Amino acid sequence: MKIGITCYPTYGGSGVVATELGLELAERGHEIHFISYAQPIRLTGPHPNIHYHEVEVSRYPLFDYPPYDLALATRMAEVSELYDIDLLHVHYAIPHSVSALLAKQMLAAKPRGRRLPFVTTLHGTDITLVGLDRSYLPITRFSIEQSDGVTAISEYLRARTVREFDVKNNIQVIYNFVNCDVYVRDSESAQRRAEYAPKGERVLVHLSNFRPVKRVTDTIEIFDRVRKKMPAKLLMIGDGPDRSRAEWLAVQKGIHDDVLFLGKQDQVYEKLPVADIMLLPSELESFGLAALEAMACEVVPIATRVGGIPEVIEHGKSGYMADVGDVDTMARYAIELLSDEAALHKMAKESRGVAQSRFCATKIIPQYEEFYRRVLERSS
Ligand code: GMT
Repeated sequence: MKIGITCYPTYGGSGVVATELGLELAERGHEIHFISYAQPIRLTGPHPNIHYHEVEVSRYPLFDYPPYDLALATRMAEVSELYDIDLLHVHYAIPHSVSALLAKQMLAAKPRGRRLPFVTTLHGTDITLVGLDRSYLPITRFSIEQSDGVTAISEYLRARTVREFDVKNNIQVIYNFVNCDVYVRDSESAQRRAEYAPKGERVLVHLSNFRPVKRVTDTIEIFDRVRKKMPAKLLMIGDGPDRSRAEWLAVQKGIHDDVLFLGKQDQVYEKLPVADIMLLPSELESFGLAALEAMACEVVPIATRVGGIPEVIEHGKSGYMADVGDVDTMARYAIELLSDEAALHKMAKESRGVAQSRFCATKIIPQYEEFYRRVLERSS
């Protein structure tokens, strides 16, 4: 198949999923065309089946708000015609599904009208935050309803979309995935670990875009409690608006030397397996891709019991969950686990097993392929 993929190309779970999906599909022989305003961050190196088309947004003095969604729609239509694209797959409803709908209509209106079905994948904040803003809700609902296929990355998100948007589409849950051959703990992980924890300290990790929904200061609070009980290091991967608040909190608590802010990282699969535990104390996660990537690397997740997290983590078996803001309980789980090598090892293996058996790319990618086939059949 020839598939056009659009996503937010910078850091963020939806862009990561879209890029990894494109890479996996290309490996399976599909021709993939990324259409976005910048090259997706995890799209490194050339690949014979992958093409990237940049969307240029002209700036005029009149345009206080340059119309990216229109430039995107135009580029989607151009690329689809030029490369004979079978379908568009957009990640994150706003504004990508609106642009895809416009592109579809542009091609249908041509003299020899051409079909261009599009699939929308809902990731989370496009529904739970942005989509519920009154200024976006009607158009988001409209573009979801106009999509030829809609998927959601968890049952939680599917149910919430149906409940709050009252859309009539049949939304299919296709879980996020991880490439278990790439996200794996291997012999190099131990060497890298020594770089961050040279005295054999315990290692905890947090990975996010440091937005308020991630509650990064809770991560520092939890680590502070752990640090009082044992030598430990915390790797903070990512960047975003709440980074300096977290840095200041670490300074105030006197643990700044043990909290390593690594910034945005392209190859998180090299960093994650260094750790024993991942902390994900978010206000909300529709799935929690970071937790899954950690689990594949035998890093036990301690997260909040929110959104789609209970679909990924089995409490007490492949990780722990606690209420939002309950840093004492999350710290207690971490301290108990880090004090019991056998329990930590067992849970780490269990985590990896869950990633392999339920969320491995080899299991999930065929679900997308099958979904595309059904959409194409319906639209032919
Ligand atoms: O919250 C983020 O990290 C960004 C956001 C996005 O769309 O880029 O993430 C959402 O999509 C991820 C990938 O599907 C999910 O793993 C995250 O749980 C989800 N975030 C929220 O629901 C807050």
